[in-house]
Amino acid sequence: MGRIFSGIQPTGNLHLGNYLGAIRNWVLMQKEYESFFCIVDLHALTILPEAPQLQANIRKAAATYLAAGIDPEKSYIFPQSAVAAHCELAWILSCLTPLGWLNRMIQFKEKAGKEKEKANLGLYGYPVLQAADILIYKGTHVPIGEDQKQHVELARDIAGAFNRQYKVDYFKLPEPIILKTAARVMSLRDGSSKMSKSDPSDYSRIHLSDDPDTIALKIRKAKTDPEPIAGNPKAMEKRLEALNLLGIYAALSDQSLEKVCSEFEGVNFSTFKQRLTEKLVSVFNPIRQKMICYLKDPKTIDAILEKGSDKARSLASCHLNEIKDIIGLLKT
Ligand code: AQP
Repeated sequence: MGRIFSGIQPTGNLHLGNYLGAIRNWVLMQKEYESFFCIVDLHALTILPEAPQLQANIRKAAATYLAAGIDPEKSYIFPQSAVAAHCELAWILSCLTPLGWLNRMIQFKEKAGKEKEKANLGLYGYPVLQAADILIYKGTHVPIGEDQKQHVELARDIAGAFNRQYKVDYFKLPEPIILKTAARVMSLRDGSSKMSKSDPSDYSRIHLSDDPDTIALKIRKAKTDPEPIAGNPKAMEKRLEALNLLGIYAALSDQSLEKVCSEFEGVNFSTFKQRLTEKLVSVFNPIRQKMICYLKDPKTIDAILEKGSDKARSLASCHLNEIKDIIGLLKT
Protein backbone atom coordinates (compact mmCIF):
# COMPACT_ATOMS: atom_id res chain seq x y z
CA MET A 1 0.00 0.00 0.00
CA GLY A 2 1.40 3.41 -0.95
CA ARG A 3 1.37 6.30 1.47
CA ILE A 4 0.08 9.77 0.61
CA PHE A 5 0.61 13.08 2.30
CA SER A 6 -1.38 16.16 1.40
CA GLY A 7 -2.54 19.30 3.13
CA ILE A 8 -4.36 22.60 2.97
CA GLN A 9 -3.44 25.82 4.74
CA PRO A 10 -5.99 27.07 7.29
CA THR A 11 -5.72 30.58 5.92
CA GLY A 12 -9.48 31.07 5.55
CA ASN A 13 -12.67 29.21 4.71
CA LEU A 14 -12.04 26.30 2.36
CA HIS A 15 -13.59 26.80 -1.04
CA LEU A 16 -14.76 25.10 -4.22
CA GLY A 17 -11.18 25.08 -5.59
CA ASN A 18 -9.85 23.28 -2.50
CA TYR A 19 -12.73 20.80 -2.86
CA LEU A 20 -12.42 20.03 -6.58
CA GLY A 21 -8.63 20.34 -6.68
CA ALA A 22 -7.86 18.40 -3.52
CA ILE A 23 -10.39 17.15 -0.95
CA ARG A 24 -12.74 15.35 -3.33
CA ASN A 25 -9.82 13.33 -4.66
CA TRP A 26 -8.48 12.57 -1.20
CA VAL A 27 -11.83 11.00 -0.32
CA LEU A 28 -11.39 8.55 -3.19
CA MET A 29 -7.70 7.93 -2.59
CA GLN A 30 -8.03 7.12 1.11
CA LYS A 31 -9.40 3.72 0.06
CA GLU A 32 -6.18 2.83 -1.76
CA TYR A 33 -3.45 4.56 0.24
CA GLU A 34 -2.40 4.99 3.81
CA SER A 35 -3.36 8.66 4.00
CA PHE A 36 -2.00 11.57 6.01
CA PHE A 37 -4.23 14.61 5.52
CA CYS A 38 -2.65 17.52 7.27
CA ILE A 39 -3.90 20.98 8.15
CA VAL A 40 -0.72 22.85 7.35
CA ASP A 41 -0.97 25.53 10.02
CA LEU A 42 2.79 26.25 10.08
CA HIS A 43 2.62 27.20 6.39
CA ALA A 44 -0.31 29.48 7.27
CA LEU A 45 1.97 31.46 9.62
CA THR A 46 3.66 32.97 6.57
CA ILE A 47 0.70 35.37 6.28
CA LEU A 48 0.87 36.28 10.00
CA PRO A 49 -2.75 35.44 10.90
CA GLU A 50 -4.44 36.65 14.10
CA ALA A 51 -4.18 33.90 16.76
CA PRO A 52 -7.93 33.39 17.44
CA GLN A 53 -8.66 33.40 13.71
CA LEU A 54 -5.98 30.79 13.01
CA GLN A 55 -7.26 28.55 15.80
CA ALA A 56 -10.83 28.78 14.48
CA ASN A 57 -9.63 28.11 10.92
CA ILE A 58 -7.76 24.96 11.99
CA ARG A 59 -10.92 23.47 13.52
CA LYS A 60 -12.99 24.64 10.53
CA ALA A 61 -10.57 22.95 8.13
CA ALA A 62 -10.81 19.73 10.15
CA ALA A 63 -14.62 19.94 10.11
CA THR A 64 -14.51 20.47 6.34
CA TYR A 65 -12.27 17.44 5.75
CA LEU A 66 -14.58 15.28 7.85
CA ALA A 67 -17.83 16.62 6.41
CA ALA A 68 -16.54 16.16 2.85
CA GLY A 69 -15.89 12.47 3.52
CA ILE A 70 -12.39 12.00 4.94
CA ASP A 71 -12.86 9.03 7.22
CA PRO A 72 -10.87 9.33 10.47
CA GLU A 73 -10.97 5.54 10.83
CA LYS A 74 -9.09 5.18 7.53
CA SER A 75 -7.01 8.36 7.34
CA TYR A 76 -4.97 10.47 9.72
CA ILE A 77 -6.13 14.07 10.09
CA PHE A 78 -3.85 16.33 12.13
CA PRO A 79 -2.41 19.84 12.36
CA GLN A 80 1.16 20.14 11.09
CA SER A 81 2.22 21.96 14.27
CA ALA A 82 1.38 18.86 16.35
CA VAL A 83 4.37 17.03 14.83
CA ALA A 84 7.61 18.88 15.62
CA ALA A 85 9.58 16.53 13.35
CA HIS A 86 8.29 18.46 10.28
CA CYS A 87 10.34 21.49 11.38
CA GLU A 88 13.36 19.47 12.46
CA LEU A 89 13.56 17.75 9.09
CA ALA A 90 12.93 21.06 7.31
CA TRP A 91 16.09 22.46 8.92
CA ILE A 92 18.13 19.40 7.95
CA LEU A 93 16.84 19.63 4.37
CA SER A 94 17.37 23.39 4.16
CA CYS A 95 21.09 22.75 4.71
CA LEU A 96 21.03 20.61 1.55
CA THR A 97 19.00 22.99 -0.62
CA PRO A 98 20.87 25.45 -2.83
CA LEU A 99 19.34 28.95 -2.90
CA GLY A 100 19.24 28.69 -6.70
CA TRP A 101 16.59 25.97 -6.43
CA LEU A 102 14.38 28.17 -4.26
CA ASN A 103 14.92 31.19 -6.51
CA ARG A 104 13.15 29.30 -9.29
CA MET A 105 9.91 28.76 -7.34
CA ILE A 106 7.04 30.41 -9.16
CA GLN A 107 4.73 30.47 -6.14
CA PHE A 108 7.20 32.59 -4.15
CA LYS A 109 7.44 35.04 -7.03
CA GLU A 110 3.64 35.21 -7.30
CA LYS A 111 3.00 35.55 -3.56
CA ALA A 112 5.89 37.94 -2.86
CA GLY A 113 4.92 40.09 -5.85
CA LYS A 114 6.86 43.31 -6.26
CA GLU A 115 7.64 43.48 -2.53
CA LYS A 116 10.21 40.66 -2.69
CA GLU A 117 12.55 42.31 -0.17
CA LYS A 118 9.72 42.53 2.37
CA ALA A 119 8.60 38.89 1.94
CA ASN A 120 9.41 36.76 4.98
CA LEU A 121 11.91 33.91 5.16
CA GLY A 122 9.03 31.51 5.91
CA LEU A 123 7.44 32.21 2.53
CA TYR A 124 10.80 31.75 0.79
CA GLY A 125 11.56 28.51 2.62
CA TYR A 126 7.96 27.22 2.30
CA PRO A 127 8.86 24.56 -0.34
CA VAL A 128 11.56 23.10 1.95
CA LEU A 129 9.01 22.69 4.76
CA GLN A 130 6.65 21.19 2.19
CA ALA A 131 9.38 18.70 1.19
CA ALA A 132 9.84 17.83 4.88
CA ASP A 133 6.05 17.39 5.26
CA ILE A 134 6.14 14.65 2.62
CA LEU A 135 9.52 13.07 3.36
CA ILE A 136 9.11 12.79 7.15
CA TYR A 137 6.46 10.13 6.45
CA LYS A 138 8.39 8.69 3.49
CA GLY A 139 5.30 9.51 1.45
CA THR A 140 5.28 7.52 -1.79
CA HIS A 141 2.68 9.64 -3.60
CA VAL A 142 1.50 13.23 -3.36
CA PRO A 143 -1.88 14.17 -4.85
CA ILE A 144 -1.59 17.73 -6.09
CA GLY A 145 -3.03 20.32 -8.39
CA GLU A 146 -1.01 21.45 -11.43
CA ASP A 147 0.10 24.56 -9.47
CA GLN A 148 1.93 22.45 -6.88
CA LYS A 149 3.90 20.36 -9.39
CA GLN A 150 7.05 22.44 -9.08
CA HIS A 151 7.09 22.02 -5.31
CA VAL A 152 6.85 18.23 -5.51
CA GLU A 153 9.64 18.23 -8.09
CA LEU A 154 11.72 20.22 -5.61
CA ALA A 155 10.90 17.68 -2.87
CA ARG A 156 12.20 14.95 -5.19
CA ASP A 157 15.37 16.94 -5.89
CA ILE A 158 15.96 17.50 -2.18
CA ALA A 159 15.36 13.81 -1.41
CA GLY A 160 17.92 12.94 -4.12
CA ALA A 161 20.40 15.47 -2.70
CA PHE A 162 20.06 13.84 0.75
CA ASN A 163 20.68 10.36 -0.65
CA ARG A 164 23.73 11.56 -2.60
CA GLN A 165 25.22 13.61 0.22
CA TYR A 166 24.99 10.76 2.72
CA LYS A 167 25.53 7.95 0.19
CA VAL A 168 22.33 6.17 1.14
CA ASP A 169 19.15 5.12 -0.57
CA TYR A 170 16.99 6.32 2.31
CA PHE A 171 14.35 8.42 0.59
CA LYS A 172 12.39 6.98 -2.32
CA LEU A 173 11.42 9.84 -4.58
CA PRO A 174 7.74 10.74 -3.97
CA GLU A 175 5.56 10.56 -7.07
CA PRO A 176 3.21 13.46 -7.79
CA ILE A 177 -0.30 12.32 -8.69
CA ILE A 178 -1.93 14.96 -10.82
CA LEU A 179 -5.43 13.62 -11.19
CA LYS A 180 -7.35 14.36 -14.34
CA THR A 181 -10.34 14.92 -12.09
CA ALA A 182 -8.47 17.62 -10.13
CA ALA A 183 -10.11 20.64 -11.69
CA ARG A 184 -8.40 24.05 -11.52
CA VAL A 185 -11.09 26.48 -10.48
CA MET A 186 -10.73 30.15 -11.31
CA SER A 187 -12.05 33.22 -9.51
CA LEU A 188 -15.73 34.02 -10.14
CA ARG A 189 -14.69 37.66 -10.71
CA ASP A 190 -11.65 37.13 -12.92
CA GLY A 191 -11.22 34.02 -15.05
CA SER A 192 -7.46 34.52 -15.31
CA SER A 193 -6.68 34.16 -11.59
CA LYS A 194 -7.32 31.09 -9.49
CA MET A 195 -10.02 30.89 -6.88
CA SER A 196 -8.17 31.59 -3.66
CA LYS A 197 -8.81 32.01 0.07
CA SER A 198 -6.72 35.16 0.10
CA ASP A 199 -8.67 36.98 -2.63
CA PRO A 200 -10.10 40.06 -0.87
CA SER A 201 -13.49 39.60 -2.54
CA ASP A 202 -15.83 37.03 -1.00
CA TYR A 203 -17.69 37.02 -4.31
CA SER A 204 -14.64 35.52 -6.04
CA ARG A 205 -15.21 32.12 -4.45
CA ILE A 206 -17.81 29.67 -3.13
CA HIS A 207 -17.05 28.47 0.38
CA LEU A 208 -17.99 24.95 1.39
CA SER A 209 -19.79 26.61 4.29
CA ASP A 210 -21.97 28.87 2.09
CA ASP A 211 -25.71 28.36 2.46
CA PRO A 212 -27.89 27.89 -0.65
CA ASP A 213 -28.92 31.57 -0.79
CA THR A 214 -25.31 32.72 -0.63
CA ILE A 215 -24.32 30.25 -3.36
CA ALA A 216 -27.19 31.48 -5.54
CA LEU A 217 -26.18 35.12 -4.98
CA LYS A 218 -22.50 34.50 -5.72
CA ILE A 219 -23.31 32.60 -8.92
CA ARG A 220 -25.79 35.30 -10.00
CA LYS A 221 -23.04 37.91 -9.50
CA ALA A 222 -20.34 35.78 -11.17
CA LYS A 223 -18.83 37.51 -14.18
CA THR A 224 -19.89 36.16 -17.59
CA ASP A 225 -20.63 37.66 -21.00
CA PRO A 226 -23.82 38.26 -23.00
CA GLU A 227 -23.13 35.53 -25.60
CA PRO A 228 -24.96 32.18 -25.39
CA ILE A 229 -22.97 29.01 -24.67
CA ALA A 230 -21.11 27.62 -27.69
CA GLY A 231 -21.29 23.94 -28.60
CA ASN A 232 -17.62 23.20 -27.87
CA PRO A 233 -14.91 24.50 -25.49
CA LYS A 234 -12.58 25.56 -28.34
CA ALA A 235 -15.11 28.13 -29.48
CA MET A 236 -15.14 29.59 -25.96
CA GLU A 237 -11.42 29.65 -25.20
CA LYS A 238 -11.24 33.45 -24.95
CA ARG A 239 -14.33 33.62 -22.69
CA LEU A 240 -12.44 32.73 -19.51
CA GLU A 241 -15.15 33.40 -16.93
CA ALA A 242 -17.81 31.61 -18.97
CA LEU A 243 -15.52 28.63 -19.47
CA ASN A 244 -14.75 28.53 -15.74
CA LEU A 245 -18.45 28.18 -14.85
CA LEU A 246 -18.90 25.42 -17.40
CA GLY A 247 -15.78 23.69 -16.04
CA ILE A 248 -17.19 23.83 -12.51
CA TYR A 249 -20.45 22.28 -13.71
CA ALA A 250 -18.53 19.58 -15.61
CA ALA A 251 -16.37 18.72 -12.60
CA LEU A 252 -19.31 18.58 -10.19
CA SER A 253 -21.33 16.36 -12.51
CA ASP A 254 -18.36 14.16 -13.53
CA GLN A 255 -18.77 15.00 -17.20
CA SER A 256 -16.34 16.27 -19.80
CA LEU A 257 -16.37 19.96 -20.71
CA GLU A 258 -17.19 18.95 -24.29
CA LYS A 259 -20.32 17.14 -23.12
CA VAL A 260 -21.46 20.08 -20.98
CA CYS A 261 -20.91 22.55 -23.86
CA SER A 262 -22.93 20.42 -26.23
CA GLU A 263 -25.69 19.88 -23.64
CA PHE A 264 -26.05 23.65 -23.08
CA GLU A 265 -25.32 24.86 -26.62
CA GLY A 266 -27.28 28.05 -27.34
CA VAL A 267 -28.42 28.49 -23.72
CA ASN A 268 -27.78 31.90 -22.16
CA PHE A 269 -25.92 32.33 -18.90
CA SER A 270 -28.87 33.44 -16.80
CA THR A 271 -30.46 30.01 -17.39
CA PHE A 272 -27.19 28.11 -17.07
CA LYS A 273 -26.41 29.84 -13.76
CA GLN A 274 -29.62 28.45 -12.28
CA ARG A 275 -28.60 24.93 -13.25
CA LEU A 276 -25.12 25.49 -11.85
CA THR A 277 -26.55 26.80 -8.57
CA GLU A 278 -28.75 23.69 -8.23
CA LYS A 279 -25.72 21.48 -8.84
CA LEU A 280 -23.57 23.35 -6.31
CA VAL A 281 -26.29 23.29 -3.67
CA SER A 282 -26.90 19.57 -4.16
CA VAL A 283 -23.20 18.82 -3.60
CA PHE A 284 -22.38 21.40 -0.93
CA ASN A 285 -25.48 21.52 1.23
CA PRO A 286 -25.02 18.04 2.75
CA ILE A 287 -21.36 18.91 3.42
CA ARG A 288 -22.36 22.21 5.04
CA GLN A 289 -24.92 20.48 7.30
CA LYS A 290 -22.29 18.01 8.50
CA MET A 291 -19.78 20.83 9.04
CA ILE A 292 -22.26 22.64 11.25
CA CYS A 293 -22.69 19.48 13.38
CA TYR A 294 -18.93 19.02 13.75
CA LEU A 295 -18.36 22.66 14.62
CA LYS A 296 -20.95 22.43 17.38
CA ASP A 297 -18.86 19.65 18.86
CA PRO A 298 -15.24 20.87 19.03
CA LYS A 299 -14.34 18.09 21.51
CA THR A 300 -14.97 15.48 18.83
CA ILE A 301 -12.87 17.44 16.35
CA ASP A 302 -10.04 17.75 18.87
CA ALA A 303 -10.19 14.03 19.68
CA ILE A 304 -9.93 13.14 15.98
CA LEU A 305 -7.00 15.55 15.55
CA GLU A 306 -5.30 14.09 18.62
CA LYS A 307 -5.65 10.54 17.30
CA GLY A 308 -4.25 11.57 13.91
CA SER A 309 -1.43 13.51 15.58
CA ASP A 310 -0.42 10.52 17.73
CA LYS A 311 -0.08 8.28 14.69
CA ALA A 312 1.73 10.96 12.68
CA ARG A 313 4.10 11.75 15.57
CA SER A 314 5.08 8.14 16.15
CA LEU A 315 5.87 7.47 12.48
CA ALA A 316 7.64 10.81 12.07
CA SER A 317 9.81 10.39 15.16
CA CYS A 318 10.83 6.90 14.08
CA HIS A 319 11.93 8.27 10.69
CA LEU A 320 13.62 11.29 12.27
CA ASN A 321 15.74 9.00 14.42
CA GLU A 322 16.81 7.03 11.35
CA ILE A 323 17.68 10.30 9.61
CA LYS A 324 19.63 11.58 12.63
CA ASP A 325 21.64 8.37 12.67
CA ILE A 326 22.48 8.75 8.97
CA ILE A 327 23.65 12.34 9.28
CA GLY A 328 25.55 11.94 12.53
CA LEU A 329 23.23 13.46 15.11
CA LEU A 330 22.54 11.59 18.34
CA LYS A 331 19.20 9.75 18.40
CA THR A 332 16.68 10.77 21.03
N1 AQP B 1 -8.57 27.38 -7.31
C1 AQP B 1 -8.15 26.15 -7.12
N2 AQP B 1 -8.43 25.20 -8.04
C2 AQP B 1 -8.01 23.92 -7.83
N3 AQP B 1 -7.30 23.52 -6.77
C3 AQP B 1 -7.01 24.44 -5.83
N4 AQP B 1 -6.34 24.37 -4.66
C4 AQP B 1 -6.32 25.58 -4.07
N5 AQP B 1 -6.97 26.47 -4.86
C5 AQP B 1 -7.41 25.80 -5.96
C6 AQP B 1 -5.73 23.15 -4.14
O1 AQP B 1 -5.99 23.06 -2.75
C7 AQP B 1 -4.84 22.48 -2.12
C8 AQP B 1 -4.40 23.27 -0.94
O2 AQP B 1 -4.30 24.63 -1.19
P1 AQP B 1 -3.73 25.61 -0.06
O3 AQP B 1 -4.83 26.27 0.61
O4 AQP B 1 -2.78 24.91 0.85
O5 AQP B 1 -2.87 26.58 -0.88
P2 AQP B 1 -3.24 27.44 -2.11
O6 AQP B 1 -3.12 26.61 -3.34
O7 AQP B 1 -2.35 28.64 -2.00
O8 AQP B 1 -4.79 27.80 -1.88
P3 AQP B 1 -5.46 29.21 -1.79
O9 AQP B 1 -6.91 29.07 -1.57
O10 AQP B 1 -5.00 30.06 -2.94
O11 AQP B 1 -4.87 29.73 -0.43
P4 AQP B 1 -4.19 31.09 -0.09
O12 AQP B 1 -5.09 32.14 -0.66
O13 AQP B 1 -4.13 31.07 1.40
O14 AQP B 1 -2.83 31.07 -0.73
C9 AQP B 1 -3.75 22.33 -3.16
O15 AQP B 1 -3.72 20.97 -3.56
C10 AQP B 1 -4.21 23.21 -4.28
O16 AQP B 1 -3.78 22.73 -5.54
